[in-house]
Amino acid sequence: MRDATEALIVIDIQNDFCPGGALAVAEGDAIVPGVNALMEEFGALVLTQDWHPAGHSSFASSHAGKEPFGMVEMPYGPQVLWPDHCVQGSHGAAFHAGLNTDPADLVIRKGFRPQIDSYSAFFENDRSTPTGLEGYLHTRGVTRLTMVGLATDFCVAYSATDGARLGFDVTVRADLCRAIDLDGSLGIALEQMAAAGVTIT
Ligand code: VGL
Ligand code: ZN
Repeated sequence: MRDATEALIVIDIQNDFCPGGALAVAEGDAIVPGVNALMEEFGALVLTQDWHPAGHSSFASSHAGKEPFGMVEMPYGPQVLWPDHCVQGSHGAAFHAGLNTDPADLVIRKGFRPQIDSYSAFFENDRSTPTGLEGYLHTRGVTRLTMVGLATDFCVAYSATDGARLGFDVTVRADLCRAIDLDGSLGIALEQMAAAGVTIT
């Protein structure tokens, strides 16, 4: 068991990101046993949960004439439009039934503001509105983060690069992540994480 200066951050292992879900990531559920096992090694454990109100601005269905996986320009920059997913209180928003949620110290929900999406566990997609996780980790004395979960190229990558930018020592366990890989997004995300000083194993 590592000491409590090192946290495991488990990103968005929710039904909608697993096979059969609204925004299914190939093999998204395959990482669950390995993630559960890894929890036992950490003294601090945080889960994140994508948590959108119905009609969220990141949903293609909220934009007339737009299709899922298209783009739209938001006040904070370009935004991918997604199928409706992780609607607050829905089955799709619930954690995968096999994920061990009992040992979690904190569940951080993100994407709950109707007008802004939030991939990162630290900041919404304007890269400046905080979720509060930074303060939580700092006040607990956490300095090192290991990240696992879904999806490698969106929520994991944004969380990892933000974490590194904030001064945390960040490792991404790529074997315990799975990607959406939209138009080469996985390759770009891996480059951006490496450039930010994230260790990818
Ligand atoms: C995610 C797209 C939209 C993720 C969340 O968890 O990677 N991707 N919302
Ligand atoms: Zn989302």
